[in-house]
Amino acid sequence: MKIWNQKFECMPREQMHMLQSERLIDTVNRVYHQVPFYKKRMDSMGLLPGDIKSIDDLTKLPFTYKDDLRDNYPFGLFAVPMKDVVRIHASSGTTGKRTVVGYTRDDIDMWAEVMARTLSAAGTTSDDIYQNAYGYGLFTGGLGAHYGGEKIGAAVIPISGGNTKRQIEIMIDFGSTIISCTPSYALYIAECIEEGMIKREDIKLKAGLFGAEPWSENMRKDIEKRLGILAIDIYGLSEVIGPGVSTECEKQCGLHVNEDHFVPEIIDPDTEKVLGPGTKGELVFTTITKQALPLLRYRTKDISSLNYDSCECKRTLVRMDKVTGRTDDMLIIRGVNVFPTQIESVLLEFGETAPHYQLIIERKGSMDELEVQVEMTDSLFTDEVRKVEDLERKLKFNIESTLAISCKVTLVEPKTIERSEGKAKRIIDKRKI
Ligand code: DLL
Repeated sequence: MKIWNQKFECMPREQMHMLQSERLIDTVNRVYHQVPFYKKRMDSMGLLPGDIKSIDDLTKLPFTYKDDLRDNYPFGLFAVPMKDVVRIHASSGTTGKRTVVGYTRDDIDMWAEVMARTLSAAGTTSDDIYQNAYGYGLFTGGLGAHYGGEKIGAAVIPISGGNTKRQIEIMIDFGSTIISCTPSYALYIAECIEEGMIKREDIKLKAGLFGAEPWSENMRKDIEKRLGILAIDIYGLSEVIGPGVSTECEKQCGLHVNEDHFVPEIIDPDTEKVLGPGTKGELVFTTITKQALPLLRYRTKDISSLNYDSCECKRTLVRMDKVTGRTDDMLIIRGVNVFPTQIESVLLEFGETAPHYQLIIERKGSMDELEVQVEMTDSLFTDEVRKVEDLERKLKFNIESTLAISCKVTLVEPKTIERSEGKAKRIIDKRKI
């Protein structure tokens, strides 16, 4: 398969080291002088931009946390004036405050470049018809992947997520050869194709780029078999750029990180010490070319490890292991990031139930279903059924509008949710992924 950018994707390691050093020095200077938050944090550590002489000094720099973005909501960490910002995206937050990210024109170009690499790694060329079923909107998936597809010269269908019947009709009528969506949605599409008794030869798909949520090797095999395609894992997060941070190549043995733009580290989340290649820990990224929102040592909370061995595909870019877990309790349900505390705050705001709840997530077919079980107070329990049902409806409405995903709310009898002596077990994740 074609490598989109030989120069950077196959750069000798020593040269990459030099390039990263130059770009890091520039980034540190910019954030120190243009983002008061970073000046303050570096000053408090007695660190000056001049102390950073190469990429080897990365560990001297402070970490950045998701809460830092929230505390500086919405634009406080931007390193350029708003006149230079041409795009804003956002992802969900715990207490209604979203994580807001901004892009300059150069950032958008760089994003298209890394997504062009990603799409090429799955075999996309200008001859392809590319059905992009990631959500368009504040989520970075839709527009992020879109620009990469156009850069390659593929014919991009900006279909966005949902409306599966239409997805399949268009897939057949337009002859889509490449698809991108969350892996769980890919399985749902496969199911609908099977149910519709559609013949495989009516579908021209050859590869899919799946990410935005964790998925296992078993799920990959299932998708590949049922859709008859090559299934490639793609990873990214809004804070760093969106999709395009890393991608598998056709060898499917780890995700190549675009480290000429995003420098990865693996740390022990408790001691914060950097861990060596092959050791699992928390993935941390420093952006070294981003203009609007450069981030130093951003703590992703995703668990992975790094592998610097050469890859058969000839790319020299370091590979990260498939992300299968997180260090916090963030759940990804149908591609939407959900923190249990978001649901908790809706329940507590209502104040008509007991403060004991549990989230049950199941995969029915290929779709994730969320059930929120909440204990009734004694007085509510003795009330009429109509009142209980009414409250269930109201809670459901409020949770759904806060989280932007559908759920079922069940009020259960007082004292039926198991109590715990340590951390409460709020999540029962029955999905086998
Ligand atoms: O999910 C960006 C994206 C869009 C990636 C489309 C790939 C494809 P956020 O909404 O900010 O951004 O969520 C980022 O999703 O920290 C991981 O926990 C999880 N995640 C993303 N890709 C993968 C993957 C987009 N391939 C959060 N495997 C990240 C496992 C993933 N988890």
